Amino acid sequence: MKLAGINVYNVDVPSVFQYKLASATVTHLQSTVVELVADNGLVGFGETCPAGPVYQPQHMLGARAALQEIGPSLIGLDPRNIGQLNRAMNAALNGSRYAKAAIDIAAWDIAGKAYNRRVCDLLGGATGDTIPTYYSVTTSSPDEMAREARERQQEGYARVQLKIGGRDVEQDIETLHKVKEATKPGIRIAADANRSLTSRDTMFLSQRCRDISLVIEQPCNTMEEIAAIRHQLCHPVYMDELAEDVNSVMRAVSGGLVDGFGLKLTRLGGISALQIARDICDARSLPHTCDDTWGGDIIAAACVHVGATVVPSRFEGSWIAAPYIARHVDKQNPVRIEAGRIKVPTGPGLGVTPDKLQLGSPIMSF
Ligand code: 0XW
Ligand code: MG
Repeated sequence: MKLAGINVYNVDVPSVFQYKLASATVTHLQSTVVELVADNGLVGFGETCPAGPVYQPQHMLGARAALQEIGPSLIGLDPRNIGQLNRAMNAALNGSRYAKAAIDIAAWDIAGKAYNRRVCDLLGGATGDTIPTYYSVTTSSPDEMAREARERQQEGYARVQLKIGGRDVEQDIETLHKVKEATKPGIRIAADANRSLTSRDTMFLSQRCRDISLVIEQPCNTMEEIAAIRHQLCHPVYMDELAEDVNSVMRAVSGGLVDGFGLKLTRLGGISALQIARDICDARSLPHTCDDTWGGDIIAAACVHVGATVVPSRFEGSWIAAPYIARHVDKQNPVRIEAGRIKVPTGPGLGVTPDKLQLGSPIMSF
């Protein structure tokens, strides 16, 4: 089988409400969908959709420029040979893992279809038919965030992530206490500062919330800041934005810098890279998520397939953007949440089929 063509599509992703985190507000995004077309007619889909240009260094236009650079060198390769495809992408362009991720995801999709297996089966096998997700509560008043956390727990979510930071730390401390009062014991809480806290405020927050079971996600901007305060904190620390690639995951794990990760599919480089990060975490019994910063059904399906292969006791869930966005590219079979869990797609490959009408005409083709 040979890769005969690549199409790249723009997909508008409108939000149903403003998703506010410390460093950015997400409203309307444009996702980039990649279609790999094989010479036997099989197609595979991938996607990359950074949460705006500020959340992390990756951004939509950067992804498209990188795909322009990479695309032509892949024609003629066997799309089932994902290792070879990744080596060819690295030979064509340094970095830009988040753009290469869209090709990598599409290659796993096409390989699954070629072998008539789901992606999760190719990754070692699923632990069950559904996986947990978590709800990310956007920044607002302490009362509002506590109300939302309570409602989501009642809906069936076992974990909530509360966006903190970007405001007076006293408000975040009040929020965490109110969330504890408003929810029943057993809910798992992540307080995610998205890099915005000073080491001083992280210490204040952790010490003043010492009797609340929670993990602090990505409190500060650099590994050095986290390392400097880590042993003065009362809570486990998870890394998200600084887990930029497999090497940074390895560095954080081997340096004993963190207790877990928010692993992001496209930032790491796609399903191939996320699978390696999953195994590194497994070797050190570290909990982690398998999700992305945003995106539609293709990214959601890819996260769910990898998430389905993680040891359940250490899996923190796959966050997907479905509750926050007003559009599905697979209208027949969208990836959606029911009572805090997501059904693992059953079809071969990723198990989602984008509706051609939703994709429109390609913005680039090779
Ligand atoms: C909750 N997320 C997975 C989605 C938003 O883009 C932020 C992100 C995170 O954990 O930082
Ligand atoms: Mg995070």
